[in-house]
Amino acid sequence: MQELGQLADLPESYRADLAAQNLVPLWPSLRSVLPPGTPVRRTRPICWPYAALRPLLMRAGELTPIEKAERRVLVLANPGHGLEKMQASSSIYLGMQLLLPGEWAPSHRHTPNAVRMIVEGEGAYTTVDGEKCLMSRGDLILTPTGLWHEHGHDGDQPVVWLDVLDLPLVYYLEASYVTEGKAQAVTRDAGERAYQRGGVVPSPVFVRADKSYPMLRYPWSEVRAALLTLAADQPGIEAVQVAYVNPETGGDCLNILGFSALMLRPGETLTLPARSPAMVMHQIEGDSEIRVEDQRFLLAPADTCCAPGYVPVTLANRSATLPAFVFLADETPLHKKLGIYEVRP
Ligand code: 1HN
Repeated sequence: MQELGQLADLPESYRADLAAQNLVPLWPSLRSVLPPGTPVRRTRPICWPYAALRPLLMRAGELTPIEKAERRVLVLANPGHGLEKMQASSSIYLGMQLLLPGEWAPSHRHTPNAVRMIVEGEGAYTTVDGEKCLMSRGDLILTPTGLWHEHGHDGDQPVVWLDVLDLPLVYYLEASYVTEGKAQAVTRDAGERAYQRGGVVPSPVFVRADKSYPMLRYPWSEVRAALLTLAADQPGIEAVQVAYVNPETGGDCLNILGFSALMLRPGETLTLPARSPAMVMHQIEGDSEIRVEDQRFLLAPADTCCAPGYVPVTLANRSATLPAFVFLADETPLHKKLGIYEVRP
């Protein structure tokens, strides 16, 4: 590839004249914005072990009352982006949130989409768009763009969950903002029961309720059972994986980030091909080994790690007798909508 001219090749006075007119020559920077073959990725493979994070999160519970925090969260920041950017990848934000018994995190709504993967504790709930969603280990709860949400806790132990948002992207788009609100009235029970059986959905006689997000809570008990059934039914399947979808459309459950759950059979090693989107992995149950570029992470339950796009990721179950379950979040819906999605052989 041909060498292009550098900024230093240009006379100082010419550079000053350009800058005075808010003009920049493209050619000295062309190769850095369009590198040959593979993009520049700031996202580094990083692991956040829960054993190291948990005591620091509990300390935040002692140091900062919920009224002073609104949301008491430690952000899982990728140093490749700079910790202050609060990014796990170019488009994914991750945070571990703590709610203590009796606390309430007030209602608000915002443009970024969020999901919560419940990590520890019982008795907390989140109310999303008037729907009270109980939180239990492994449940996935959606907070799509624009929907009111607040969190409460009637139990007696700390509750922790992993927040996954498309905040870095929405912020970069200069479209991120919040609206504060009052406590919501609970108008219906969690909608998941109406969508609990695969292949059939409610069929209203009159107009179909036009909800963009008909299902807000995906209970882990159902997802786990789906994975075990799939593994038993299709023993030859290359990956025991299910996607969290909108049950009315069968499409992605949110617009920007995609979510799935993977079961690694006892002793199984699975290599996911290099794909353009970055990916986050969170261990729900069991023990895995994850290899990305020159990194090797040993994941125990509640550990979280991430991988940049365009590299293969190898996941291995560290047990020869028990299955391992991993929650995956990635930027696939975004890449597909933008037409930049790639899988490399
Ligand atoms: C948010 O609204 C929550 O509602 C958690 O629990 C984390 C991070 C950035 C922006 C909004 C929540 C968040 C957030």
